[in-house]
Amino acid sequence: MTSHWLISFSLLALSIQAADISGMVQLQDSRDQKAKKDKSGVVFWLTPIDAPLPSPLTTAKARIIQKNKRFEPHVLAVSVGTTVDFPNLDPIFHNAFSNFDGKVFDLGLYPPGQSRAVRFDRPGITRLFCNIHSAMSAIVVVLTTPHFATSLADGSWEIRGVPPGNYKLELYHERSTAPTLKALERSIRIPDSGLKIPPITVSESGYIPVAHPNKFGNRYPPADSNPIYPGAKR
Ligand SMILES: [Cu+2]
Repeated sequence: MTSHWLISFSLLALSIQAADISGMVQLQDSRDQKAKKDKSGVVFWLTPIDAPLPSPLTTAKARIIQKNKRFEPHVLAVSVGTTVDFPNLDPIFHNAFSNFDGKVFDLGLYPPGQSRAVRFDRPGITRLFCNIHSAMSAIVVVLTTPHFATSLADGSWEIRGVPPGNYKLELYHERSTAPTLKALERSIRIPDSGLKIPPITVSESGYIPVAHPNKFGNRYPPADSNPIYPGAKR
């Protein structure tokens, strides 16, 4: 009986092959010198060209923490249908919201130790902010494919467990324009042995940072970094 199971399992393992795809990203034309050291947050994803997309994992979970007046991670990639938790790990209140593009939501003001959740049910880019702290921002990249990765600070990225075949490789970077990103798209063939992609250089030319309004569409007050709310510690 045991050998039977072993044989069945081996056959299954042979029929479901999975390859790893890795690469490096470089940033250029950056206005901010920080980009030279920190190449994190560039999202890469693969869409099968001649095979159907696997059905989305609608029960997937992910999270963005609020700590030290920052959202972490700053860029989160998820499959469509993923629920993202937003725990407040700071000793102060926060109010995550999004009304700029993508998923529109307002989690309201909530105290230290509490969490709220948002289900990202449509593909696209969602920028989110905190209604109290203008410097807090994050981006959720919602994808129809389960094959994606986000670059680390050194620029490395890796998508694991992809069935070999033909794919379209696309990417997103917060500080690049849509035409720049479109020009970097490519078709790739992933062999059984996996693939190491030559370094990809992403230009930040044409990126102009703009101040975002608060959730009421107004400018943040000058003292936004130190707001006083009833019951909220500074
Ligand atoms: Cu905040």
